Amino acid sequence: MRPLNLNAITGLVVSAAIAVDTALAQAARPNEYIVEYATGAGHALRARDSLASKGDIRVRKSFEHAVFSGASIETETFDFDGLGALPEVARVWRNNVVTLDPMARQAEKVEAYKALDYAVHNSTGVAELHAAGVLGEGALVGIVDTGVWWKHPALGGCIGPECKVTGGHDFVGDIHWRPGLEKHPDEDPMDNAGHGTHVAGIVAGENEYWSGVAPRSKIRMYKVFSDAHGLDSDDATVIEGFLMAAEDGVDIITCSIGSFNGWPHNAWAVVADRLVDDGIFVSISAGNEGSAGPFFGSTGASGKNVLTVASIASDKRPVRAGGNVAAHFANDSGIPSFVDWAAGGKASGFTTWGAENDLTVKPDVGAPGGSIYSTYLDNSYSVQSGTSMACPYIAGVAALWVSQFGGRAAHGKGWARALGRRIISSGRPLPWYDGAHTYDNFTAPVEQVGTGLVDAWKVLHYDTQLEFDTMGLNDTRHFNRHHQVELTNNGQADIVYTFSHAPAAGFETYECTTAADDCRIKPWKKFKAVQLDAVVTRLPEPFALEPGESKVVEVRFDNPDKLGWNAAALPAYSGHIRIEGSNGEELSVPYFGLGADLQEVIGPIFRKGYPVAVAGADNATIVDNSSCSFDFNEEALGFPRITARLKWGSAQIRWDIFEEDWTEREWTWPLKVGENGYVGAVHGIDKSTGSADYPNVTVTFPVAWAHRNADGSELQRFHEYWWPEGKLGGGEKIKPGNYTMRFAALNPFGVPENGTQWSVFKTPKITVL
Ligand SMILES: *[C@@H]1O[C@H](CO)[C@@H](O)[C@H](O)[C@H]1NC(C)=O
Ligand SMILES: *[C@@H]1O[C@H](CO)[C@@H](O)[C@H](O)[C@H]1NC(C)=O
Ligand SMILES: *[C@@H]1O[C@H](CO)[C@@H](O)[C@H](O)[C@H]1NC(C)=O
Ligand SMILES: *[C@@H]1O[C@H](CO)[C@@H](O)[C@H](O)[C@H]1NC(C)=O
Ligand SMILES: *[C@@H]1O[C@H](CO)[C@@H](O)[C@H](O)[C@H]1NC(C)=O
Ligand SMILES: *[C@@H]1O[C@H](CO)[C@@H](O)[C@H](O)[C@H]1NC(C)=O
Ligand SMILES: *[C@@H]1O[C@H](CO)[C@@H](O)[C@H](O)[C@H]1NC(C)=O
Ligand SMILES: *[C@@H]1O[C@H](CO)[C@@H](O)[C@H](O)[C@H]1NC(C)=O
Ligand SMILES: *[C@@H]1O[C@H](CO)[C@@H](O)[C@H](O)[C@H]1NC(C)=O
Ligand SMILES: [Ca+2]
Repeated sequence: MRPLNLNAITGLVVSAAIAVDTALAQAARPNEYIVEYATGAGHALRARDSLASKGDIRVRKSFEHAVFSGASIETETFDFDGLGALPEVARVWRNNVVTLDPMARQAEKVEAYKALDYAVHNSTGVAELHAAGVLGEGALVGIVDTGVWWKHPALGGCIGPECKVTGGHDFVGDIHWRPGLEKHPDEDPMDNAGHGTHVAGIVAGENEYWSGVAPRSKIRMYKVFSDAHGLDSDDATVIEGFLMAAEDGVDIITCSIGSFNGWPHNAWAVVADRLVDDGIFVSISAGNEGSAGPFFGSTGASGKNVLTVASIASDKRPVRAGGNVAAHFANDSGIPSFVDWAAGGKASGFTTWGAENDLTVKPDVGAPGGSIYSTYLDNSYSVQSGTSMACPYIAGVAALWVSQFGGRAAHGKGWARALGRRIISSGRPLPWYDGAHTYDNFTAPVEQVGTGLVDAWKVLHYDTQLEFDTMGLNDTRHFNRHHQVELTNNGQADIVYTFSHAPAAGFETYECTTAADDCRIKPWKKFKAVQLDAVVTRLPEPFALEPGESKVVEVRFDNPDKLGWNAAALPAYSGHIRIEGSNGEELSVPYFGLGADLQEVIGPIFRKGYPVAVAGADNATIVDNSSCSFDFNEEALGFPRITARLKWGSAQIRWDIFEEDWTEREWTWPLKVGENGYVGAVHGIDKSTGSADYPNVTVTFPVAWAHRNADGSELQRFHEYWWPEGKLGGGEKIKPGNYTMRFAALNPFGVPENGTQWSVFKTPKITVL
């Protein structure tokens, strides 16, 4: 997980190297989990004490909130299944380590300037609201990030009840912290990194010449990263931030952090989703992994009712005096000006594409996030890009709404989801832009930008309120034909509604190369828009609603399996159901589907040539040397190491040990140690989720909800697991002898009971010396 901004302007990167304490980096992090108590709210203390008395379980933090009563814990002896079986425990997740991209401190400083022509607010309707005096007065926004430089004059210059930054909390402290080290929490969420300060300015910053989206709103900062340089945080700390913000009475939480994953099943996404149901509006950035192509959603942003925010480039980009594209703004006399550019107003190339691995529709909506000017450290300003910048924009729009109509106190819990629906349905479609050309005959797809660019004016003014689930049509085997939208006329006069269908650009998302006999989801740079129009077999006939009246209507789609599309290329299609009112209102509801049988097209989930299992210092394949000494000295490395690449996200990756003569035909579910030849699950190291600080993150299989692999960074490319000590799930070491090893990943939409729905990596028997 990392703050989701990029360095908009390359050139000036002043690296502030922080010496990594190598001694501390030696230790492997223990197995850390987040559990939800089975006892429910109100009994958290009892559950905590009872859990803490079990074996080696150490409770690091107990959470007690109406939406989440649970704990983050450490244990060496309990694995996933073992924890789940405890009577105190209802659900278990891994406490994922989340890393912060090294960021350039001091970079991209800009002086406060008179760039009145730099106005992202013109294109979003926010400028009109500001002109009408709607500035966010009375709204309180919680931000979970790196902290805030509250001394900044544009952020009020102080912290406290009377200030723009009313308070917050620092969960980690100002001393270089990462998971596993002691936290030094304090009450002052001062920023040492810059990211949170930039985000805060987008919500509520204001100077003589410029303003954020809701400059009169107030903010609270929940700091979860100690500083900028390659540091980590974790799910548990982020969840702590969300829950404290909720307890402090914010109506809105925004968080521009995440890492690629694409499943809604992580603990953070679950908590965020429940907070929305509990009456808090939550926006989370979609991610900056656009280059990886679709189906690459982010962790917290995958929460169902969370507003997942994509980035759209600002209309104008900054240039240095003299006309060149700015390298930096360190030249104090060089006040930048802003010029039109080809990418302006289009989806940012970096914005992460959905849909989710289970084909849920994401992201939801777009906001300005490319080349955004805002506050920075040391009372300065900077221009940054990222969905990190788009996400607080949406929180600002929510704050404008709250300032006019009130939040949870005025409306009860349902308002947060309802406001989310208003924001999604306000989106205005954008032309498809492939990084070089703009295509006026294609609309940017839902899996890239949701409904398009938010229109804050619509959000605040429209009489029509829609209630809907985004329309996930699924694949052709699990096709979801019927969808509903509820319309309510909150205005003073009758409105007649008419419905239409606006398909967006389609894409063939999957390619196989005959040479390598390998298939993969295509990266963004290979994307070419094609016409793949869904067939809508039923749109509601026009009808009128009187003031105060509501009506539920049905939209029906046809399964595209007979349209002659190339199913082998996993055609992704999307678009909007548009609803127009006789009063001039225009809203849209997004849909997304896959024109293929996903499980059939993907087949075995592993990329060609993977997994690879090696052992020994010379990296011999396990076929050549299947004996394991579990001597992990560098000269020996006598233990198996498996590298896998997944074509699609897998709900479960398992590495299990069975007795020597066990065969696949004996697959039973659930597995029980000591029964049907099952010896145990591997307890090893997950090399692919480690970071420079922490190369060794221990893991007991299974690994749930794994992301698909892409062709970018090392982290994107591989899942790599080591079994250095020969330990099994219960913590004991495997006994000498011969065994069958099974490494497997569940296929798309596979069920674990059915052995044939796993992709199984066959290895020879191993001999434990
Ligand atoms: C990571 O684990 C491997 C295998 O146990 C070990 O050789 C290596 O020293 C560890 N590295 C660190 C930095 O802990
Ligand atoms: C924004 O709108 C204002 C008022 O109409 C105008 O003066 C300004 O030039 C516009 N800015 C941009 C970037 O379009
Ligand atoms: C700073 O900007 C001014 C105005 O554009 C220019 O004349 C000057 O050469 C610049 N100085 C440096 C060091 O870049
Ligand atoms: C698609 O179908 C699968 C299999 O039934 C299901 O798990 C998944 O949630 C469905 N996705 C959507 C968006 O309906
Ligand atoms: C869309 O426009 C591009 C050129 O801008 C053209 O190559 C393509 O054929 C058009 N596609 C459709 C479906 O109209
Ligand atoms: C074995 O693979 C590791 C990476 O996993 C690499 O660092 C090492 O150099 C390789 N050793 C040999 C002898 O190829
Ligand atoms: C096989 O690996 C073991 C360590 O696990 C090592 O002791 C042995 O020498 C290796 N044998 C060969 C033939 O490489
Ligand atoms: C393991 O298998 C090898 C041959 O495959 C055999 O020589 C050896 O005795 C077996 N070890 C045990 C403990 O069964
Ligand atoms: C198991 O999965 C296979 C392949 O997907 C399918 O053909 C078979 O019917 C399934 N068996 C059961 C019992 O569901
Ligand atoms: Ca502090």
